[in-house]
Parts: sequence; structure tokens; C-alpha cells
Amino acid sequence: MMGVNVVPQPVSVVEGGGTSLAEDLEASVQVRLPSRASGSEHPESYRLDISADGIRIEAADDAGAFYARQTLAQLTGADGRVPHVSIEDYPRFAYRGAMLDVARHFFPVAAVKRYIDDIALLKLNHLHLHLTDDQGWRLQLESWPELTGLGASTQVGGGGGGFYTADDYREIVEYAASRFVTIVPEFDMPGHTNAAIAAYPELGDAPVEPYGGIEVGFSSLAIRSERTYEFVADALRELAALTPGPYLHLGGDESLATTDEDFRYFIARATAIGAATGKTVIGWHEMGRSRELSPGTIGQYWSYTTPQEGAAEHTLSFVEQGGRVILSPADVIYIDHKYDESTELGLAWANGPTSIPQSYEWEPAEVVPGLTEGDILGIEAPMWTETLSSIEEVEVMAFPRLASAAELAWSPRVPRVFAEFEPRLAAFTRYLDRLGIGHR
Ligand code: TNX
Repeated sequence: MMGVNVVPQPVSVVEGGGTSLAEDLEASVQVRLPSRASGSEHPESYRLDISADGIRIEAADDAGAFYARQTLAQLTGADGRVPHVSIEDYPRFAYRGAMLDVARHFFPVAAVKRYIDDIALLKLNHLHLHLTDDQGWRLQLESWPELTGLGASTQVGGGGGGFYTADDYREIVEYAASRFVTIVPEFDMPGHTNAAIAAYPELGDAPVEPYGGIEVGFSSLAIRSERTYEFVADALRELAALTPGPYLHLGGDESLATTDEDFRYFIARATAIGAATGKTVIGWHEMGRSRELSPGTIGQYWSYTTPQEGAAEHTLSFVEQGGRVILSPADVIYIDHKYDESTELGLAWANGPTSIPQSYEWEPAEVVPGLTEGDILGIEAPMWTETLSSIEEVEVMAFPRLASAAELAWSPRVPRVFAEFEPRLAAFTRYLDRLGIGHR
């Protein structure tokens, strides 16, 4: 009997015993929406029944039907055979994310589309694009065109760079939607803004040169200048107009060149401007230092699985102000990190390298004390690209650790034991091989 190996692990799997040739069953595929069999109202849920009689898919919505197809594709062996099985499935968390940093190195539209395909294999449904940083501003805006003039002329290492036009961005958004992925765009502020200030010196306290290094925490918008808030309003108005999804990410991390008082003043105003566009604002957990967040602002936690100084408090601040939390603990889910000391690519600042077992063996509900299951919107695996300059390099860092993240985001809560995950992970990496996707 062939094993039923699916990542992320479905809610329920009942094996039927036999196998069939997938192509013999393809003509018999029936898809029904919405699901009647389970009576389940879970968004994105599906049932997949494979028997000698055929393949039946029942789904709560189009996303569920898409996920049934993804599961079926994983079940189909290299020999074209599928196991007879009944699967019932739905996600634990609504927000299952990956992030791609297109600022440190620019990634063309085709590369972003490929990463969207990659993450959709694992039923991830949000792609956060880190569109701006010290090294480059990557989205063209009509109101401030020089952002993608001088501001996009560099990346880590110096030359190169690049940016998306509004049409490029729309193309990415539409492609993502066809895979049930929502684009979450980030304009990082008030720190991580060297590129914007290089393009428009009036946004900072002094003129600066374009930057190609990998230091963090040295730049800040001019907090007490009204021109800064005209810029924020213009940029967020254009970004909101281009973005059909519900979220705008305003960054807020590592603003080490901004005083605490100025930071809190800026965050209160910027989140209000963001919310006035009609979108829900997301910010890195430092934003929780402000007690005047626009209500419902979502926090993204990036400290460790054991919170460092202040991180838990700042994260709970979002919940106290009516928001929820996305978990990205850096020591286990920063998939830009080296696998071990010998990995050539990647960083390792968050408690050293992150092995594949480490990426798997943690529990989202146990990271920030005081956070309940309902406070957690989901989890996200960031891919920072200081050391990564091609989609192939991104994939080799993502896979297979992104599969760990996806299972923690999708599958029911159980104690995570890597030995149990390993055979399914091995089947998944063979699937990646068949698709021509690189992995560790
Ligand atoms: C920290 S954690 C950053 C990024 C870096 C990343 C590298 C956080 C919100 N910011 O600016 O790219 O580390 O791993």
C-alpha cells in the first residue's frame, strides 16, 4: 500500500487501501460547492474522496476546491498512481503567509510569480511584499516619481536595483489572486527609509547617498515635518488604490535612529493615515510601543520563541487596542537564515542557524504568554534577501522549511515531533523534484 503523505497534514485522512491511475480517474472528477457532506462552515475547507469509482471534491468555496487540487497533486505519485483515500480538511489559521524582501535585492515580476506558485503548493494564502527599505524603493508612485528614480537605482552590493510599475504590481496581484493568495504590500517607515530620503532629501534631516550595505537602523524620516505626512498620505493613498486586499503593512521595525517619543508620535499619525484609506494596518511588533494605534491594527511579532525584552508587551498592546497578531518568531521561521554553519547563503543573527527540525518543533500558541488562540491571526515566514539575489537561491532557503511553517499555520494543534513529519517532508521534497523546484 502506498503511503498518504500530504504537507500540510490534513485534519482527517482515512485510507481506503487500493490505488488507481490518476489519469483514469481524471474524467470522473466531480467538484461541488459549497460543501454539504460535512456540514462544516470552515472557510477554505474541502473534502477529497478518491476511490476506484472516481474522484469527488466538495469544498466550502473556490479556495477550498483549489486546495483539494493541491492535495490531489501531492498524492499523485511519480508513477501516476493515487491512493484511495477520504480527506477532510480546513485551516487552523486564516492568515498563512510568506514574505519576500524585494528591496534588499530586486526580484522581477516573473520571479515573484514563481514564488507565488511555490507558496500556493503549501496552501499559504498571503504574500507579504517588503517593497521598500534603505537599499531601494520598489513601487512606482505617480505622486513621488523620484522614489523609483534615484530611490530604486541600487540594491545590496551597489548597482542593479529595479522597481515595479503600477501595471507590474497589478499583474502580480492578479496572478496571486488566481492562486488564492492575497498580496500584503509593505512600505517600511519611519526607519528603513534611506532610499526614499536619497530620492527626496526633504523627507529626512539631511541629504543621504543611495545605500548598498546591509546595516539596519540608521535612517529615519523627519518626524516633525508636515511634508513627511503629505508623503505618507500620498504613498498610502496610491498603494491602497492599487491593492484589492484588506491590508497595508507600514513596517515600524528597528527605528533605532528615531527617539521613542518621535516614534510613538509618528506611528499614531501614520496608522491613522493608513486606516483612513479603508485598509487594515499591519506593523512589526515595535509599533505596539504606541498606545494610540488606529483600532484594529495588526501586529507582526518577530522576536524569538522566547520573547526578548519588551517584545511580548509590545505585541499584547495590539490586542489591547483591538487588533490581532501574526507570528514570525525569528529563531524558527526566518527562512533567510542559514540551515547550519556551513550554509553559504543566509544570515544567522537570530540565535544562530535554523535547522529543519527547529523550523518545525514549536507551537504558535506558546510563543507570547497571554496571547490566546483567537488573538492569533496566523503565522508568516519572512524571506529577507540581503544575501539572496535569485529565485533559485530563495527556493533553496525556503524549501523545505516553508513546509514546516505551512503545517504550523494549517494543521490542527498537536505536539510537533520532527520524526513524524520527516516521511511526509521527504515525499514533499520528491514532489518538488518532479516540479523542478530547488530545496535543501
Ligand atoms: C531583521 S526583523 C529585519 C530586517 C532584516 C532581517 C534579516 C525585522 C522586522 N527586520 O530588516 O532584513 O532582520 O534577517
